Amino acid sequence: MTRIASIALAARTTAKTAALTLVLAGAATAQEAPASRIEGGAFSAPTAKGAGTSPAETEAPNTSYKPLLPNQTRAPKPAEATPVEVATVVKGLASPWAMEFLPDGRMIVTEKAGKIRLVAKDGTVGPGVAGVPKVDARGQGGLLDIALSPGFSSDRIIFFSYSEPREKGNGTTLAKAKLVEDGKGGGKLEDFKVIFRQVPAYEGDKHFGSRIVPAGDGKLYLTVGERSDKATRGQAQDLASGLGKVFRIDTDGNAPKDNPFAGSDKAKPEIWSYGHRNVQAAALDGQGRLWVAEHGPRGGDELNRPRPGLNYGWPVATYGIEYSGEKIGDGVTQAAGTVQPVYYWDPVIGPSGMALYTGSLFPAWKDDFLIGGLVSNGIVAVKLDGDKVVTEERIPLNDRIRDVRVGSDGAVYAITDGENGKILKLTPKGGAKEGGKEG
Ligand SMILES: [Ca+2]
Repeated sequence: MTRIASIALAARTTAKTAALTLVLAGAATAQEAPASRIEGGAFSAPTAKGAGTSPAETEAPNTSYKPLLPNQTRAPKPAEATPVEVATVVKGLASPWAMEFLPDGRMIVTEKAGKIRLVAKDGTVGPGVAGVPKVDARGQGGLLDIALSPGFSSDRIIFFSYSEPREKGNGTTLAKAKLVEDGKGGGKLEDFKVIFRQVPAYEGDKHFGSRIVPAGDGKLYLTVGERSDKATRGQAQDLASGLGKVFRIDTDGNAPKDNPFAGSDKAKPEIWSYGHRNVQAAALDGQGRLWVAEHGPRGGDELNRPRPGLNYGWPVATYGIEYSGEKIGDGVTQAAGTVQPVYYWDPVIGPSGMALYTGSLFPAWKDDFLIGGLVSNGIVAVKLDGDKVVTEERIPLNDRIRDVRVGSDGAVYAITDGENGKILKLTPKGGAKEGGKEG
């Protein structure tokens, strides 16, 4: 291990030495060879009961890169596929981006152009909620994720993210407001407040990231992108820039004192992890730890478990290539001071939203991450054992999937992308004794 890598390794555990990591991280570029992996742990191939003998992915890869670790890509699919019944329970959404269940079983949905809509339990789409700020809905931008305050039942607070028009371009912004309903399926936002702005702003229409994950400790994670262009992507490695990061903030937008770069004058104190490209899928695991799936370049979508202060590699190390076919940077899949992805997809799946499956309707998916695929046109079910992927199952849905949620009934709900967006409900085929009827 190089000196820099070993110092970075030692430094990652304490906030006190985080500034040291910061200084050295800049030096730990692709020129540093040989690569070290700070992922640690055992590297024997993980296996699972019920794993089959062939991968879920059947298409040829787009790159010639080889994985560093066993089961880091093309993990076996389960020996038995999960039979699924799919029903359309909501129709007529205009480019929906995210959904959440309200405590009473209704849904709250964002539409990219800037609408928040309530959806009744019978699937009726409401007229919309007034008071949403102006969004920049060009390209990948718009009104994006939504999350409920953990105390929503009493405080009625929602958090939402959007690409905000700014003086010099746009950027991802996180706001909160109180949802006040009108009893007719609509309502308005009150006490609107921007709590966090990703900076710098940039004139572009790509890679806004935007998933919001409320954590068990009352803090929020917000994922963002690096704005895609070659001119900006390098800022994913720059701790003074807000591009290409996962942030951790409190519900007023302040950096918690136990963040890895808190108190540093060279890094943004809201940063949790860095070196990300465009994270649009994020969820907590059963231990309350954050996991993300991120859009990579061609052949380089990744599953990561972001840990405080660590560097997830983009654009220095990646398993993907440019869509033109060119290599990215030095064309390396490992670099000193960067963390290997837990898993990667080549070809890409286009990870959108994700949820931890905790219901009882699908025992085969217990504790799996269900990841929406914009490119794979379905859901990708990833089973883990000890932070390693053991199986990957594909659930084809013939639609670009924008978000995935698990209902209190144990059914899986997937929101489809584009005009005429729908919400699909997945139940076990032939076995939906509970929750099989729409109510
Ligand atoms: Ca990475």
